[in-house]
Amino acid sequence: MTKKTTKTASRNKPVSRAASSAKTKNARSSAASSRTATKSKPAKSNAKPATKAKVTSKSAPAKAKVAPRVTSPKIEVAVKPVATTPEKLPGFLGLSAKYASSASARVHIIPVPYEHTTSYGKGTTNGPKAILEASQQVELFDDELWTEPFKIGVHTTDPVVVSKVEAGANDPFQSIYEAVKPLVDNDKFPLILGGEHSLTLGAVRACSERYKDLSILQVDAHCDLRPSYDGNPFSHASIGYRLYEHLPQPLITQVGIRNVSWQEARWMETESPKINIFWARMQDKWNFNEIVNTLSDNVYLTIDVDGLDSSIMPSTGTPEPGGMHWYQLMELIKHLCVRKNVVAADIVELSPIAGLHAPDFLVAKLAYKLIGYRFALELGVTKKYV
Ligand SMILES: [Mn+2]
Repeated sequence: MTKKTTKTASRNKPVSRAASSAKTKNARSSAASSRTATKSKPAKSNAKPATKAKVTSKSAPAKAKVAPRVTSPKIEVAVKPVATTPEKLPGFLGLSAKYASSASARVHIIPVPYEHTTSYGKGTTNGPKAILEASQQVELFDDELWTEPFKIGVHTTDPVVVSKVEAGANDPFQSIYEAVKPLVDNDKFPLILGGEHSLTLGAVRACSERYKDLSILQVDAHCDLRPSYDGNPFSHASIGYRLYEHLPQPLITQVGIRNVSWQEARWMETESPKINIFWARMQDKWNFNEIVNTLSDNVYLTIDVDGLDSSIMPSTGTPEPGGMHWYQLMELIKHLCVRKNVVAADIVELSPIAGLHAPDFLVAKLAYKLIGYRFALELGVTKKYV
């Protein structure tokens, strides 16, 4: 998407931390002070708007009337080198350093703007930026948990750059693996914001080294169980198969499925893999405890946003009608977090639509709700919410 490129220059400016440095005397207002001043309106230009010249005639002014340009003396201007580092993105929720520091934060948000094999609509590379920008507007107080989940500490890392992964890659998504591995090994909670779905493999590679029983809960419209797609085994349409193949004790539960090919169906019939499918068309009859009980103790949660119904999630490359709605997804996540140890998670396949904020905000809030459910116990939530 190139539409937003003209705006990026102003968004590159570091967010003012002035608001956060002021110490809060009143604990109740801590939420407001925990955020950096991101809600401020775009800085107004000091320059006065140009006076509108009165046009007396619709015809272009005759060139002869324009005063000749005065040639000013040549001034040497130092040319600043063009930055080659990835664009600096705002931190998730716009938290102050107290809650966003890498050392103390339990949650590490990892933006991964990877896009290589999307097969229909494009734009997942813009997902992380849209989510992080929308997150600045998310209310920090959770009215269901009756607490402020950000207090667990939420750090946002620099975006992880992934070179295009092609068939034959020995260490696919190595940069993601390297970002996730030390976090999982130190009991931090990595939450990856994609990016296309294929990136999940890098994170699961890291998690499965520590948790040998690791299973996967996949929210998705698609099974993604093709051995390869468009000639690439690391296609986003093959991620389910890659994950299943990779896990030490293969076990995947897929929820919201409503798109499966004949070949995938045949493979499941003939091979009987340990893949539990909860079809979207049956969603009125789902039992969330039953879904969660199919998993092992340690779970990786991957949420492809197209698992949600396209009425609330139109901003995705391969939308399908008949998907999950918001509160169903909330129920699923809270049951999962209560009964299992969720070791890491990702939210992938958001392809922002310019000017349509609701889906971007949905994902930002989804990420925050997930954090709240995941850490409810440690946050001291005593309210019964499941
Ligand atoms: Mn999908």
